[in-house]
Amino acid sequence: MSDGVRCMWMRGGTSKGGYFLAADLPGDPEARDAFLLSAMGSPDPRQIDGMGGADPLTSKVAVVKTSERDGVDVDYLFLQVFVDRPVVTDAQNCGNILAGVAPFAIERGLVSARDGETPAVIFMENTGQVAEVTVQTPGGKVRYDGDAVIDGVPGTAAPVPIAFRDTAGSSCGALLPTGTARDLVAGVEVTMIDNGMPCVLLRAADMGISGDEDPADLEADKALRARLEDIRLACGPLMNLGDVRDKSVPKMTMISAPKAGAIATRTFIPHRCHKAIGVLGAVSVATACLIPGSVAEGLAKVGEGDTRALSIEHPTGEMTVLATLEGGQVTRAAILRTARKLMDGEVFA
Ligand code: NQM
Repeated sequence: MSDGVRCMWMRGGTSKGGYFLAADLPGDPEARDAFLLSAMGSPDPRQIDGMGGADPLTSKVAVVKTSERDGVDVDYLFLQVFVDRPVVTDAQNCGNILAGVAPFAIERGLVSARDGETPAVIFMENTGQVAEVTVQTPGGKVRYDGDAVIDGVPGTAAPVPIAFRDTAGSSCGALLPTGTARDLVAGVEVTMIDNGMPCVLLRAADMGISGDEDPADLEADKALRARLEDIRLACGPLMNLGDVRDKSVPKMTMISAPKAGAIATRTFIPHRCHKAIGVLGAVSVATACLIPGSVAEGLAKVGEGDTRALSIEHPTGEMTVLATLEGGQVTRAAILRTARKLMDGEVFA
């Protein structure tokens, strides 16, 4: 067993993972990834010999350091540790784990807390973009308890509002990487979009489902999963992501008419069905709903005006994306998250 590495375990939104200072981890990416695989207990579907929770949503890592960029407090690198394969990837960002980054940075002394609320500007290394986050800090200490509710997490907690600006083309180079709002891939109409997270939208009906199924039932549908993976592998190069066999992007979101919100979703991320939806995934789906000619046209209920509150329905509730439009384009998106410190100590590999 190697020496322990200082680490905080936190819930960030509807995800959970290890938060590390960059200086505490091996500097060499290969050694770092080997350490993280062992610490999480991967590869193993049960992650029995590690900290991971046998689900991609609980096998996540944030690496945080003081930023040298103007107007930015900290840099955040997100790493997805695959559960059943020996893969650690920085090919995607994570807006849920992001919710714990500012509280962690304050706890570790990287950001000075104010009395009341502390704003933090976070550079997201995976995509080269910034997020503005506000943390409750009465008396200069991070407060985790509060009245905010997010679907997919029991109980209430302190609100952690997050705003994203100019996230279009974060990983694909353009909001619509193929230049069009709708393409035919492997015989299915799709919208390939990246407003912070590369996503492929498909109509649930085109995939032979109603779109309100339980995630476990969808995961049990081998034919559906195989078809989704064929489409995903074909979309990867079209989205400028190359061969995506070993990448956790693009996300595959099947959409259907909403019950009460803007659109209903079931998202594969990409091999397990999300119990909710990712944050930047929701921002990308909301943006697609606002684009004429996307596969969401005729299904989505988007309202009117320069600021839209789009409720993205998912298996455990909904996530509201507050989108600001300028000249018909989404230039800002805000969402509400919460976070909680679970453990502070050392993790062993
Ligand atoms: O899209 C899951 C999550 C995510 C990512 C995933 C996320 C985001 O729920 O910003 O938050 O899509 O792998 O944590």
